[in-house]
Amino acid sequence: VGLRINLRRVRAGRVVVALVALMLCAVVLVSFRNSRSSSGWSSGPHASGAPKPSPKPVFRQDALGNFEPGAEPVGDGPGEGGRPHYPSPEKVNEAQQSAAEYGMTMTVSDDISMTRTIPDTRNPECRHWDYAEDLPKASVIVVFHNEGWSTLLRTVHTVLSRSPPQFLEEVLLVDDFSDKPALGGPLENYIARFNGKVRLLRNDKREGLIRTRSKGAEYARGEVVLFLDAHCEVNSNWLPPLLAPIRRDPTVMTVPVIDGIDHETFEYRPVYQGKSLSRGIFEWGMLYKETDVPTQEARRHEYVSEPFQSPTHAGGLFAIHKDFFLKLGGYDPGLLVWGGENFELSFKVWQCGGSIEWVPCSRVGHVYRNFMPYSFGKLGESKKGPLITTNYKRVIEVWFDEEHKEYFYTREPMARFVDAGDLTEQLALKERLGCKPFKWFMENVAYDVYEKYPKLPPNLHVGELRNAATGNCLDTMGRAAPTPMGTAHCHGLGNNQLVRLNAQGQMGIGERCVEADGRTVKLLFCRLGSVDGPWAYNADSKTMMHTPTKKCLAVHPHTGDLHLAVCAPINEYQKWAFREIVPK
Ligand code: UD2
Ligand code: MN
Repeated sequence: VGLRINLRRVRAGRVVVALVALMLCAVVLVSFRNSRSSSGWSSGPHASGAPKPSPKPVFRQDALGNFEPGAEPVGDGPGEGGRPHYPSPEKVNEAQQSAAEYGMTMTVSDDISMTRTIPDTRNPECRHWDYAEDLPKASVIVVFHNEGWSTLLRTVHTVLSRSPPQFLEEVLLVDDFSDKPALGGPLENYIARFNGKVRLLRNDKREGLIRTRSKGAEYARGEVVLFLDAHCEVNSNWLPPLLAPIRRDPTVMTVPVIDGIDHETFEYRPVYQGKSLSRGIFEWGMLYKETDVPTQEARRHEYVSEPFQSPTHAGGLFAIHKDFFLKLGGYDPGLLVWGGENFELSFKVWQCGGSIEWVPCSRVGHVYRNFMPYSFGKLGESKKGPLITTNYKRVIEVWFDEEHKEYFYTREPMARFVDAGDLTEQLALKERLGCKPFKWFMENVAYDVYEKYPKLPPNLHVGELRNAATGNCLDTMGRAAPTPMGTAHCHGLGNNQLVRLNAQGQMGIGERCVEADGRTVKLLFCRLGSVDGPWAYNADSKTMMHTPTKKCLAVHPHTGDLHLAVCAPINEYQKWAFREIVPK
């Protein structure tokens, strides 16, 4: 309903403009701009011969920006205003089941209106920017696999109702071979109401989100392709600020700021409350991280609400010129299902002549799920080694240089054994486009990575760490840091038992560290910027010494707990051996 009203308002706005222009000829266009608050969004006076818009958005101290919508009245229905909603007592069971099926409580989402209001979480400055009237048009592409009905369609509805229609070519839904009946015929029937503005494509086999997005981009009709996950709510005036940088320079990729939507209550929760802006980086195991925008970057901008450059992005939500995306080959088609594609695209954008800007004035809410509700299907079994590591290896083997590849293998030793598949085409693309070396990227763009995640010293030992007395291995026990470590039956699979000891005494498991305070041995979050640690392994005596206390890592003979003991090299409970793990 909200959508219809908005469209009608805009249409009415157009008629008014046409009449005024007829009667007073041309000059009156300026006053149109001031009438926008009553007509929703202004719709391109440019077409009627207005002066050429400036290349960059203009900050207006005294007035609201040209595409600022009026405030949405907050209703009192479930979830309105972004408030949390809870299932009624008789629906608690159903709610739990839906959460187990979708990784988010669909029963709660189903109670909430498709176009509920959410808080405008932008910096107040954002409401004062004037954008060009001739921004490029976007195809909003939403790929989905077995998503919930109301979250998928709420994504569509909010895009339609919160975007100036003249910049929205279409919403393109691409179904990655879902098998839920509701997403079959009923979906076609539902979107018929949008009169072609919402299109639906379907894969005839499971492709994974990465290939499905590339396919969506090929089919898109808009000049810009703009990707969203299938469980988003776009916020006030989200679209023009994402398009403006691309209009200025079609090699800029733009990224909105992602607010959180709670997976249980659907409460809309802004990021950055009282925090400074952050940007996307990575650690050497290729886990995505965010960090404060470095002052060197912040200094380049007059207003905090201006877009700023970022080395990478989370993956799901971004806009890019379609031609530029296709020139970069879309995503590497060898990447499977999920993960690593955000890095692949970021590295090639930066290294091959483009840049990434995060846009604080564009806010989009995203439901972070409790767990991943889908399996990787047949695609998940088609490659040797865990699928995500395979993806990372493809990305780093193409875009990193020899030095930085080594940091990846130091942090993720099992990746050395993974078969990354054929990279000929990706390397040829890099060559053909004359892309810059990774060193250039690290020094000029991702310079803050070194500060948080310094270059890694080589590993001295890698493998499972087996105790001579019990035959058990050091193990995180599947618990999240900070937590006491334990020992468990050696399973030879790595994972929670894959221990690295580096040349500076740091013992690592995954991205975490093993430390000891007094008597307990704990798995901790490594101090950012630290690559050293307290451990010294003696391969002859087979002891692992904690150098600050000069004590030795030991299993307690009675309790089986780990502790630090006075070193006694003949004690079998203090003897440890690294055993290399080689995947079958
Ligand atoms: C994040 C990204 C996601 C993607 C992923 C890494 C955000 C907010 N989300 O994880 O967009 O970049 O990291 O790859 O940055 N889907 C398919 N086919 C599949 C699997 C998923 O179409 O085989 C769809 C899914 O329905 C959803 C989208 O792909 O619309 C992203 O999947 P997700 O929401 O499970 O990923 P997320 O948010 O955990
Ligand atoms: Mn998602």
